[in-house]
Amino acid sequence: MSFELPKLPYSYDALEPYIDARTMEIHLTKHHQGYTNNLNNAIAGTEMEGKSIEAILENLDMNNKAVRNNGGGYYNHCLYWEIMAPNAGGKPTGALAEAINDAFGSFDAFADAFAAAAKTRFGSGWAWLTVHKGGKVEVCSTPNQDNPLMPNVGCEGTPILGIDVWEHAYYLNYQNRRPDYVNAFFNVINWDEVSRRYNENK
Ligand code: MN3
Repeated sequence: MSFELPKLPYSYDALEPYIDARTMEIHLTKHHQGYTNNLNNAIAGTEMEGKSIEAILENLDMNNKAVRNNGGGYYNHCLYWEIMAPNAGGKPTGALAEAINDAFGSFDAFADAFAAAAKTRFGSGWAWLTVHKGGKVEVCSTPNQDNPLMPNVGCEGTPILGIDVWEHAYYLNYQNRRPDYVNAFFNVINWDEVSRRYNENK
């Protein structure tokens, strides 16, 4: 029993012009495949083998760099593919919209906070929207392939939205213009899926 690379729920070119097909293909078949293979190798023959990725990350020894980097990379990209969609963007509705208003005052204030977290993450990493038990939402960011499920990363709750700000996520189309990629990302956020994750984990 080992982790498998997921299938994209849309075609490589489905998110154009915001994210180009070549970036999507390389990102999935090279980067995410690499994390998947390295994770499987790192847990083979250990007590982590056969556990869910969430259980592995929540109980992680942060000194275990192989599982930290590759388990994080595996989980983070699985989430990233699912919270994007073609013909998406806009704003959330329902309970998630209310939680965002409660935490930030408005959707625009949330968008500013999320974009700022993504744009100011130094080097490689991720920005997140997480939900705490009870329904409160939070924006935060983590370096490298860390994520809020891991212990003591300064970012709590269950991730329900995440943006990859490693250069491999945007460099072919945007070169060094990370802010342009972050702004474009809002056009492909699948709020139905983010809401589903909110309701499941609140
Ligand atoms: Mn990536």
